[in-house]
Amino acid sequence: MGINYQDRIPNNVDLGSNRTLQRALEHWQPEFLKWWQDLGPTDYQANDVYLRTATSVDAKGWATYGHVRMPDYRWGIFLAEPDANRRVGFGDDYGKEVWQQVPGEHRSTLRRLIVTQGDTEPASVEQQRLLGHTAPSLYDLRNLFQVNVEEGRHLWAMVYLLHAYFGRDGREEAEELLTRHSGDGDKPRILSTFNEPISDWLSFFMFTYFTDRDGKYQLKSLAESSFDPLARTCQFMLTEEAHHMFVGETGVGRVVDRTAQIMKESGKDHPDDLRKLGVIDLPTMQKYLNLWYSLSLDLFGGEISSNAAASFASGIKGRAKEEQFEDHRAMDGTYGIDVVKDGVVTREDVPLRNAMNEVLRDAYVEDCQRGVDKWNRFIAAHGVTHQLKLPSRRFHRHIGLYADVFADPDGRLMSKDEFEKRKYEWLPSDADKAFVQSLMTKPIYDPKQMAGWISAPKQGIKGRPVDFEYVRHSVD
Ligand code: BYC
Repeated sequence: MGINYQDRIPNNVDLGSNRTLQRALEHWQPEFLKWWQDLGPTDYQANDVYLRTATSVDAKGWATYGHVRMPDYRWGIFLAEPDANRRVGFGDDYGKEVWQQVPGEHRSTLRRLIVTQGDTEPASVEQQRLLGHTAPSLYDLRNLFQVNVEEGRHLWAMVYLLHAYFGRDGREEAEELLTRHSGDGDKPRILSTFNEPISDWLSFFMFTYFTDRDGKYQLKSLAESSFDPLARTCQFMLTEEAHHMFVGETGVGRVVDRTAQIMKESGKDHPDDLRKLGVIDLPTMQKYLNLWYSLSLDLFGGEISSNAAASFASGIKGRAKEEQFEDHRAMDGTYGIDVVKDGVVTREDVPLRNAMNEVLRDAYVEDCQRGVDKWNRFIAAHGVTHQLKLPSRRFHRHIGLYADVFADPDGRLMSKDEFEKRKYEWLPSDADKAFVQSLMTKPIYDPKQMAGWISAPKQGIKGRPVDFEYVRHSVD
């Protein structure tokens, strides 16, 4: 099914045949645009940005590229093609027909999941809104805006489901998605990590590597849902999400590469010396990694969760790549989880269904390690011996089993006092943040230039050269 671009809201869901739904979404559209103007990227709204826009859900050639002003980006509603033979893939109703409508008994759980997912999308745009002013290159500025417009589209994806399948309360939830704001004292975003500030580009790259990757795993598990419209929506969102993680992986990689190169060239390895040379020392990068990885681990919810068990049993939320597992009911299995009892870490077997958040987190941790290994290869390629590593999952947690314990990055338990005394050995201090921000005080607009703290990317976007004018900045 092609995408209808004639409608005010591009879509492949035949929106035109449902006038009531179309009108309701057309009513929400100006509210979204107002939110975008008020809380989306500051300035740059009149600049032409080389953006990718979805034009089909066909795996081959699903997008077009061209310069557009961000407010003119065609935010639309695109679901992956339906599969008439699709069956419930897991849980108590394994093998039965999937749901084209929301079953009454699962209405509130599904609404909560869709709202939670939807809430993260505009939250991330809000978190990143000031970054344009310190972009290390036009290439990076474009990538930031690409990520932002697509997170906006992912909000549309969830709002469509709320409007189309949840009646009046769905419409109310859609409005609320534009009234909660990241970091707002009265109406914050739902999940903790999405209220954290992203004030510099190192944080942005860590966020797109670690936090967008949580998005990948949550979307993968929702792409298994028996509620077919949700599954199809998430399948297509994953196509766009891949680029966001690419921005994070290559972004951190380029910062690491630049530092290692300067270490090699200067023969220096003390952080103070490297800071004077205008690059971010590797121990500081490790602190940012520790922060964003631990905040992202929280997003998987509790290690032992009856909510997760219920969502799995009822077929609402599955495991990523459910087809890889043999037992899709997961009735009898157990899963080993490290619990802390009387100050000691011990492994406990819990019923598999209750461990579904942890099953997903384990897959995520493995995936995160892949990028860290790659960054370490960049460091080694310059003959530098330092290595970055993922901290223990007990370190700096606020949700789940480890929320009440204190541990160092190796997972060694300690008192709250000791943790408080030592935490800036492991997490960015105000001075670290001030240093990182001191490198990023103004945007680089010359297409031929790159900030000194980051290497140039290996290649440009869609075959364009690295020094292409990805954002035309003459209009300001
Ligand atoms: N912060 O049984 P529990 C993305 C709540 S990122 C605050 O432990 P459960 C993106 C939980 O809601 C992906 N609250 O876990 C990335 C529950 O509340 P109620 C976003 C939290 O229920 C970058 C209570 O604690 N999508 O797309 O299995 C840029 C007990 O929960 C947190 C999703 O997360 C937290 N970290 O929940 C842009 C998918 N963790 O019901 C976008 C939708 C848990 O007692 N959400 N709570 O009031 C879900 O699947 C699940 O709700 C959770 C786990 C993953 C959050």
